[in-house]
Amino acid sequence: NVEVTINGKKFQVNSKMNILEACRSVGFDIAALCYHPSLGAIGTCKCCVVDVKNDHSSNFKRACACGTDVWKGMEIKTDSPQVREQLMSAIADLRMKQKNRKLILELSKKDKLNETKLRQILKTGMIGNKAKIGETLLDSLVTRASNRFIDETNLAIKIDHTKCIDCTRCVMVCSNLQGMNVYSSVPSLQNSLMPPINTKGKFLNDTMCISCGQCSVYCPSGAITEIDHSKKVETVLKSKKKLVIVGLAPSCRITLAEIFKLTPGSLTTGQCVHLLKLLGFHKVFDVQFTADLTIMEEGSELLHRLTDNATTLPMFTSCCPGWINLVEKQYPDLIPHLSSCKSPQQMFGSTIKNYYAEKINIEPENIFCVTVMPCTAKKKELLRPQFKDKKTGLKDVDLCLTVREIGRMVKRRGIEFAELVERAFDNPLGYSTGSASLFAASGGVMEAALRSAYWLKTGEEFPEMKFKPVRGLDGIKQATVDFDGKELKLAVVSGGKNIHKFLEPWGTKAFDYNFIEIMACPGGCIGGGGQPRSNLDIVPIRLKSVYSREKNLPSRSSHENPLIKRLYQDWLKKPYGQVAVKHLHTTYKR
Ligand code: HC1
Ligand code: SF4
Repeated sequence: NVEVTINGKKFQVNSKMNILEACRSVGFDIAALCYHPSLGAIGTCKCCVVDVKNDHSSNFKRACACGTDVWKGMEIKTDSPQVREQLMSAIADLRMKQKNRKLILELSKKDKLNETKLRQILKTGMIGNKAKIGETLLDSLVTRASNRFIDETNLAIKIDHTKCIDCTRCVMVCSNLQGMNVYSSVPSLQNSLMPPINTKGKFLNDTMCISCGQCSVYCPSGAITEIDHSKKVETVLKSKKKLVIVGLAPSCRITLAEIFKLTPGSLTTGQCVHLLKLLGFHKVFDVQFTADLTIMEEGSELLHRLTDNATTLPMFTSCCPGWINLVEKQYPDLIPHLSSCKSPQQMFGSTIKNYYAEKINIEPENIFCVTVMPCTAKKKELLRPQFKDKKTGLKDVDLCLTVREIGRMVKRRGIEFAELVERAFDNPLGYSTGSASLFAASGGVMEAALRSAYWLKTGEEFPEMKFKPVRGLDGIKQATVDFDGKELKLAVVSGGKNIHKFLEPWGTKAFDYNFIEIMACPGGCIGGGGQPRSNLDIVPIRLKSVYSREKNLPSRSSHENPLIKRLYQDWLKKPYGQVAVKHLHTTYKR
């Protein structure tokens, strides 16, 4: 620790902090747009200016709070007329850029003739940019202005460049956290006029983007967002033409509370059910039910691959669609190693349209199936051709909403989340076990699958109900386990950058594992790209909530779920059997 003086008062602060972190740690807020605790100093927005002096003799000088480390004896003033002036000027600059980009967009939308005007504007340097623009650059600016300001090609993520404030958080997130390098910052001349979060001259869908949505969590200006389907869902609900069914993903019952400023980590399952009923959904089911189902299928598949001594070991989990996108784009040789199990989202849709529809005697086309997910890539997953009925063309899941979209629907309806009471899920897809709740965190699918695969093989409970080596937020976790006399080698990986690092030796050196769980977002779904944009480094709090509840649940393993047993009796007959393979398994494309 070092002693510093902030606004006339002395404080002990961590010596490794920068001024912004130090001030915030003792309760003085400083305006900042580009700074984020998980990304550190970026220094592009120029908002977090403070006055600083070294010792009694020197004068106060302006400094960038995120880019300057604290030192012993430093004096800091977070507010002064000069500081305020600098902040106002930084904001005015950002507004001007947004305004100009919007103007270019409007002009380019109207008709081709306006190209002349557009050229004129770009040439005269409308934001005080006096540098001359050559004809070639002008050509490319004009083309790109009309094409790329709003990019919705990705189907999960939307980029509205007119809202961009050049903070470059997305560049940092996509490269440093996810290792995907989709964005690049562009030189300053173009920067002042053109889309700065340049996707290297391509539409987002033509890049290596895996739709993980991490950039949308960190974007402070709303330029990068999920593609919002909440109004579409409201229209379907209002039309009263279909039975509208919703399924709630494991992690959302922990994170939805954050949108309404409740204590982070609050588990609000019953309130979420009540909320979804108030929003008008006719049946509220639990995606954790189909997470249990996934485990029965995936556990059986693992046993099959192990006893077959298959060349397709190691087996990789396949429930994370960001990970699947990454395999298809960058690691196609791994495709035979992916579990063939559909994700719980897709098993949910398939069970609804193929089993539940018949059970309640309704045509599948009269059901509209929605999921609530912590994930943006799930929006694209449900559009895969594999998840459409071959004859009817009906999708298993019709639309997916992120936690943030549910938040918007609630606000539009003026519902007070804190006043909701607990309601129970509807059945027969409304009961789940501890294993299913573990899906929310990295390592959870592994732990759940081990419990049930062991039971399927031996008829006995897996001895380690708290399998510590796969818990926690480390990006790469490895373990061995005695599996009925055979040693299994396991790995659990989360976060794009860690995935690349982990897979580096693949195909070049020995890669000695039996079963590997991979999630594209850091920490798994609790850190998903559709989660609330929380300013705190909140993932560890969400994680604690997952585990603290699980240990007290009456049924902790998927094979104990009585409704899953009934589903097999009534419909599927046996795990990994013919009917199950038809409805609950899939293939991937090279
Ligand atoms: Fe996930 Fe899944 S756990 S992928 O991590 O397998 O999104 O929360 O819903 O499908 O169940 C996400 C979470 C989620 C699926 C399940
Ligand atoms: Fe990068 Fe993920 Fe954003 Fe795509 S969605 S640009 S991979 S951070």
